[in-house]
Amino acid sequence: MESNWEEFYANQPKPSDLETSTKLLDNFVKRYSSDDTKIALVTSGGTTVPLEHNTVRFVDNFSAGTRGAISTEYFLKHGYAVIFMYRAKSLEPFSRHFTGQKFLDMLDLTQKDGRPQLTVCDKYSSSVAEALVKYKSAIREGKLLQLSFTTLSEYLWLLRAASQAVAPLKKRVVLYLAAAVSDFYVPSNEMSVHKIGSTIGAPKIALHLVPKILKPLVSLWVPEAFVVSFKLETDENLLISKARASLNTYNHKLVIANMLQTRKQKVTMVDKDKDYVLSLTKDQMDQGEEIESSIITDLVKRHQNFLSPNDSS
Ligand code: PAZ
Repeated sequence: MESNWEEFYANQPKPSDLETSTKLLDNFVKRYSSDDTKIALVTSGGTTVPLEHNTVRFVDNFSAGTRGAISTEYFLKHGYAVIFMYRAKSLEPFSRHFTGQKFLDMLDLTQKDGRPQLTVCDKYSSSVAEALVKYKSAIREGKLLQLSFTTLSEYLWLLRAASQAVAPLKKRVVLYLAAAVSDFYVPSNEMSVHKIGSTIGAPKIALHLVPKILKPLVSLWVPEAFVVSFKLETDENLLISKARASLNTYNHKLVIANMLQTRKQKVTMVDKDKDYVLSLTKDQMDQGEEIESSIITDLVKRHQNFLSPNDSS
């Protein structure tokens, strides 16, 4: 059974670091309250659904946070200030370029005056320098705030806090909801306290439907923002109809529809009036082009049009 969102927040305990996150969010928003900087709240990565309070086991999903981490870099490039809400240990902007490299293999160790000196190996030095310059400048200019979550419940608490924090910035805010959020969960009061044992046989675990959070988000928490959701499917026949159904139900601005298998190569931008595909050729993929570059360029234009509908430039 689907619980409503008020029940969810009444029954699922708050994360212990929510107050700290809220303070960071408030400071970030204050910095931009009196200028015209555009803001993106990006959610990224998957959520876990714990089966026990003292969690040994949990349900998870495939998302690596690639979409969110890459998109954050492009939002920054377009001058946005970004709140990057990501699953702990998933990909992060800038450092994501070195995923798959062994960290220690990227470093060299020498001695100078009897003291150890660390340097980056020649092979990696220019790519590390390029990423580091961009990362440091985003942090120094206060353009990037990173907040992490792990469980579904942490995600939903943080999403509400972040949405409510950015709401005063009104139309300047884009919500870019790329996280792969679980549709099912075990409510706190039905969860085993300790590790589920196997002596009495296989457990029967009843999953409940997660409330549709887009509803209060669009209508109550950030009613003036430019809200963009993602729709992931594995059956191509359902993709566009489901994306359109979501737009009609929640009344937000845009759904970016993608298939699990081709999500790095092709997406469909679906709004109330039309839909069209953004895609990369095989050559473009081989040359390292990223679909997020086209997504964010398109989105920035839409957001600008939303801010100044009569400005044709
Ligand atoms: O994180 P990732 O790059 O591996 O995958 C991105 C994605 C497929 C999770 C994202 O593009 C998306 O569709 N998010 C919403 C998923 C959903 O329908 O719940």
